[in-house]
Amino acid sequence: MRMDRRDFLRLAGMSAVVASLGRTGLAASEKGEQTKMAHVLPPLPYAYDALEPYYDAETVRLHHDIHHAAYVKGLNDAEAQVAAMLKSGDFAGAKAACKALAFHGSGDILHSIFWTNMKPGGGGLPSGALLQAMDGAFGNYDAFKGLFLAATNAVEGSGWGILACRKMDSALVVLQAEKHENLTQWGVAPILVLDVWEHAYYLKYQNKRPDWTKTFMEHLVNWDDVARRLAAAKA
Ligand code: MN3
Repeated sequence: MRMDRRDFLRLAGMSAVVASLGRTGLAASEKGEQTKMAHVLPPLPYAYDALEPYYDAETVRLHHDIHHAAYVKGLNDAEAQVAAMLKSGDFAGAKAACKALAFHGSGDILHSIFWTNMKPGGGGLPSGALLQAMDGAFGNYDAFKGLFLAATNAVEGSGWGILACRKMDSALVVLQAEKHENLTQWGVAPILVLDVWEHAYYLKYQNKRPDWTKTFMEHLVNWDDVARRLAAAKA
């Protein structure tokens, strides 16, 4: 996820990079050229073991530090490929670069939402405007939960369950994503995302995907974050 300068400065251990930043938030390359700041892996909002026993520390560490980091790198690489094509005028790599942009960019976006969609002591029930919106769209929370879990559990291969706000008409919609970028509607803002790639749950839950998704809903969801994302999407 592209971070603004303030977010970037919050990252620990980046003092050397910070020292090279100009007032504009642009990073100066060794050649003295101003280049767009690369996407950076957002820090976890809690410790690796903060979601135990529902989400094990080893999976969280590998998932964030290795898998999510790979999507951030892939996104930066894809954007560098696009920039190189624009500079050279040789667009032979456009198909591969645009495909990588969708896959890695969507992977970065969804994981960045996923981490903040969870919190220690999460789960329970949504409330307020979020619950009202769910009642309006799905009938009631139990109906939403049934649809969301069924859709998520049935994702073919690797993908996500997604609750999104469709900006065109502010409707809440439940979608599946295969990989990170397929089966979307254009112009939706994901507000609740549940990762069902095997890397997300296999160490602890093995082949029992429905156990993982049920645990996520009942013990991990940060409904305050979901509600905040809904409000932002409607603003
Ligand atoms: Mn993942």
